[in-house]
Amino acid sequence: MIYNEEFETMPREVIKALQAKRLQQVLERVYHTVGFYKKSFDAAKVKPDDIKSIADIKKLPFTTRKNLGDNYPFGLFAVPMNSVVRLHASSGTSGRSAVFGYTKRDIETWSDLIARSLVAAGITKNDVIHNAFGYGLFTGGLGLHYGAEKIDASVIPMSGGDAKRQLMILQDFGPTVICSTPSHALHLAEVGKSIGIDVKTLKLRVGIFGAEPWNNAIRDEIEKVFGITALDLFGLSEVIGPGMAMECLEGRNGMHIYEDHFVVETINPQTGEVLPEGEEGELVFTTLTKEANPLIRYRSGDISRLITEPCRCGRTHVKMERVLKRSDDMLIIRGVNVFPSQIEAILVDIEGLEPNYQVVVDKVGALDTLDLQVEVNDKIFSDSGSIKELQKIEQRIVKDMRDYLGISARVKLVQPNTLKKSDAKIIDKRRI
Ligand code: DLL
Repeated sequence: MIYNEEFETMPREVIKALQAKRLQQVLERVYHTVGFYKKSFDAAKVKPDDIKSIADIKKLPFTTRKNLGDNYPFGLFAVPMNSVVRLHASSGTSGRSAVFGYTKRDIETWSDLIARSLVAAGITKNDVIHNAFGYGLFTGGLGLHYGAEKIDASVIPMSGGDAKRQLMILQDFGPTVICSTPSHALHLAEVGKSIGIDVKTLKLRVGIFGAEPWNNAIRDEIEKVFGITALDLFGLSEVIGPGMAMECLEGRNGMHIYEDHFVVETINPQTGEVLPEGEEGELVFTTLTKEANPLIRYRSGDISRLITEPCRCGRTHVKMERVLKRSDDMLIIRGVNVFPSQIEAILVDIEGLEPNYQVVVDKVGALDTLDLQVEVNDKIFSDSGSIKELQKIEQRIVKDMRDYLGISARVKLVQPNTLKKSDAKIIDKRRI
């Protein structure tokens, strides 16, 4: 089933023409309403008028996560706050998060894109959807929720956490669809097993998974333990949230990117050079229809490859392969994005610590774990009777990591000069 036949199956040349028209409109708009874009276009000596076709897009400068941070909180908004009906946020590279606004029409567009994605998975109004993506500033929960309502499905706004409670709802309400991170689903299966619930006996038939990297081995495992079909959903908050690209049921070898709303390019992350379609590189997105927070040539940091061969499902939009790598040092821990620089920002604020630390990310069962070792300074270390002091510092780090980053960490303080300067600061032992 296709939700929006007209736009999802447009001939390629019609899509390209639509993109070119929408691109010109959005460039005109941002140039005149967002100071940052005027400055950056002027600095690159390019005017909206110079962009006549999609191929010209490479003349425009990139937008980066740093630009978002520098314009925190609302500097990139293209409409006044009284036209904004929703704000979401995600982690920035340092202490502050990045904030995204949505007009009423943006929410409408976004819900439509999620509706497309759900319909692509064969979901209908007869389904009951257990939505275990986090509700709140994260775009997963509310994003999926509005799209589910759009297709008149019944939605359980479960949000994340508390596996036993989730299992009770799954048993009692009998949802047919689950939306969550892949690791959360596997965690539910493990907890279920430990308390005598076999998740295969639930009524679930489809799962929509995303917000973190996963591969076909994980898909196989989820499909086996739950007895469901598992599909991949992609998106990033900066661009709109989930619902930028969705896997269809044909072949399941990539996600269609909704090209009537986004232009996608692949670049060499080192040089910024645009790569031929089909080569692996960093994905760069331009929004074509977003009103509150348009983004021009945003460097996602996600490494993938575009698949241009026609798809048997009938959708004509280009597909992207699963995202398994990033071009930067962003980690995704239990679906939460975190940059090492954010951890550093927490550590430098705490007295008695050296800026020497090591993060080890691993998995216990299905769940990500983060162990943090930090050196204390000589003074704290040599102070006799300072065990209490050390415990206080450890607890403060754990609390700040939870409060500011939403990450639960195990923290261990170590003697000065324990960690070698040459040691990697981040060790990711997970399979993906
Ligand atoms: O994770 C939005 C989302 C919610 C997507 C629910 C899918 C489902 P952010 O928190 O801004 O937004 O994180 C975006 O997560 O740049 C990727 O690195 C990663 N990511 C998102 N979806 C996938 C996926 C949401 N299907 C960042 N596969 C992105 C691999 C994914 N990585």
